[in-house]
Amino acid sequence: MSTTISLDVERLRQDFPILAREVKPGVPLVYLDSTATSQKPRSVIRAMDDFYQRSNANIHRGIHTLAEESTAYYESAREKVAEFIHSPSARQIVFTRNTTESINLVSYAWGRKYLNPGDTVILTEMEHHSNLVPWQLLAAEKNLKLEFIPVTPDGLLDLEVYDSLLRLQPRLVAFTHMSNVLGTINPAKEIIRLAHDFGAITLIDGAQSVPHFSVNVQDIDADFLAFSAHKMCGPTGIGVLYGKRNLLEDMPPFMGGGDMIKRVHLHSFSPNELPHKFEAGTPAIAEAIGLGSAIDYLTSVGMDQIAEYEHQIIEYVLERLEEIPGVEVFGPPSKYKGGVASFTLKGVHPHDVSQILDSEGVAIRAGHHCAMPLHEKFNLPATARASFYLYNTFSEVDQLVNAIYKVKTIFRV
Ligand code: 7TS
Repeated sequence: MSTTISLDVERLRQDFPILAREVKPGVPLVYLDSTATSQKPRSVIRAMDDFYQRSNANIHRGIHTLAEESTAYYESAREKVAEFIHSPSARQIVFTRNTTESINLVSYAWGRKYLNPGDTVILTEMEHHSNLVPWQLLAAEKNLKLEFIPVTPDGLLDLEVYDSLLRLQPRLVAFTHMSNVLGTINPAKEIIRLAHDFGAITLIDGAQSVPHFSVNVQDIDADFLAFSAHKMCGPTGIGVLYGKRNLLEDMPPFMGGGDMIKRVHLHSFSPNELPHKFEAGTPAIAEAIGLGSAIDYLTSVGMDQIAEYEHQIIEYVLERLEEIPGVEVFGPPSKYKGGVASFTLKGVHPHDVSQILDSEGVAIRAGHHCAMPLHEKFNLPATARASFYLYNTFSEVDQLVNAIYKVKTIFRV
């Protein structure tokens, strides 16, 4: 076991009330499904609770104390997001419902304006359906060509093929920063630099990167970045789209309604300033405040410390899983990987693995993890996936391994 643990995980765990629960009497929860959604610290739950108990009012409207407080809290959450990802301004932070909506916003508002029949969009074979289906819908409507950066057998993007695809003069390169199945961390800065060399715009699906390591949109020169609060210790119901200012300025609104307008006449309207142009209707106010609080929490722990700890834990996970006869882990070596381990156990369906693990309190996910094409590529109907975050311990890895041995005993494999 590694000896250089940089986080006081036992202390951090006290911040997450749910981690103290038992799945059934005498069986404590071992939560290894943070890639689907993370758990929430007490400070986030309290921030949302306080808002409803003290300040609840709609924003950007009433001139009364509560409305002003709510607006200030909501906008201060936007400032925190901007700072967290090093956005040059909070105006470039659009609140959405989640990563999926952020990507759809770009495909509707930017894609419908700027992509034309015959244009090429480059994606990768490791995309979550939310960075695949919006482009398929647009491709069908606009007669676009979708090309895919292949995944190598060891779970990395084939950048040589990417280089040759760029010669097709794509208009957009949209890719995941970190795979939710393989755990692969893709070299975003290099992918973006090459795309820009060929005049393409880039969209990063940051659903799995922003929660786990420091992402600096200016350093990597991102054009669009999408992510969800619920995977980074924040609540469900709120996500973020970051965009370069000129791109957001030139995009038409995504949805029409209150708040996204400056003036409305019976036959016309003028859109509001950024970012309100893209936030029609009453937004998820308490959830934005929860996201701001989650950012405070992650920042207080330290994103570099979180990334380093997860790296140590995934090294240990791979070492332990690989010693179990019949277990095959997919994805690259730990050097290229975040805290995700998808695996199969020979002779047992992943759903059965997951069910027996659950009876031991170990929560993992089984299925295609919304990445069916990637599973098809590896000829797998499904995998079992254990994923790790700042609150997971090395001893939980041991509990995972012991539970897999129990599956082996039950299935005699
Ligand atoms: N992109 C990636 C890389 C993801 O992992 C997910 C969610 C999404 C986009 C969509 O995020 P949402 O918040 O809009 O739903 N991934 C998973 C998962 O792996 N298991 O459940 C959700």
